[in-house]
Amino acid sequence: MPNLTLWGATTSRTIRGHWALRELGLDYRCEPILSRNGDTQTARYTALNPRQKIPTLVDDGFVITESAAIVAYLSATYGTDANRLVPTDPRQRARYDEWVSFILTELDATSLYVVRRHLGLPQIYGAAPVAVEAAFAYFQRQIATVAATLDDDRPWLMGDRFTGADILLATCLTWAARLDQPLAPSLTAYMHRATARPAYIAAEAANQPAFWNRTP
Ligand SMILES: N[C@@H](CCC(=O)N[C@@H](CS)C(=O)NCC(=O)O)C(=O)O
Repeated sequence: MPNLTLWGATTSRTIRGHWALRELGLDYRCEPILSRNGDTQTARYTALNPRQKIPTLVDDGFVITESAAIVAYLSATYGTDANRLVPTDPRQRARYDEWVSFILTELDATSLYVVRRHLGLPQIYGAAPVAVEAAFAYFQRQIATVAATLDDDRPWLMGDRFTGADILLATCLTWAARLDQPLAPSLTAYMHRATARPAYIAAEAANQPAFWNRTP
């Protein structure tokens, strides 16, 4: 019986861990801490993650941070032929890594997180309208290549099988949709397909602190 605790709730990065855990059918506990309210700065949490960021996963004393690494670790450790989230074939794995690098660097860090910092959190990172406009334009250029990939009617980014790359991409798309970014029909259909998965619906509920703080 795994001894899993996921730290973090409410954000587009934290839901990735919840989603992977639920796709893999794993039981886990959660410490539903939040960002920027002091929760990540406590001595207890800093000992786990000195970068003071969420999410962090603890598996029986093994600590792993970074949302994409958490998804990959869970799949490698607990995935089965039926529900594995990361391919094992070397070329499929290379394709998976290619997508993950693209999503994390070009869509998340370089586009959406720039907007988050300079539009959503100006009191911390400074208002920067030019950077925000450029980040939105860059997101549109990059996401157009994903739309073209999905235009061949594949259900998931890598084809017929749902993978961790879908967790990462879909959480970027829901983030972009909340920012009112226009999305091509193939992207919208894909996002709806992903967010209709029972594991996503369960993860969205689990990504809220109230889910864990409720009395039985
Ligand atoms: N690359 C990291 C990003 C983690 C991250 O930036 N988390 C934000 C919340 S979405 C956070 O912890 N912010 C707290 C802070 O900056 O103080 C991942 O994907 O896990």
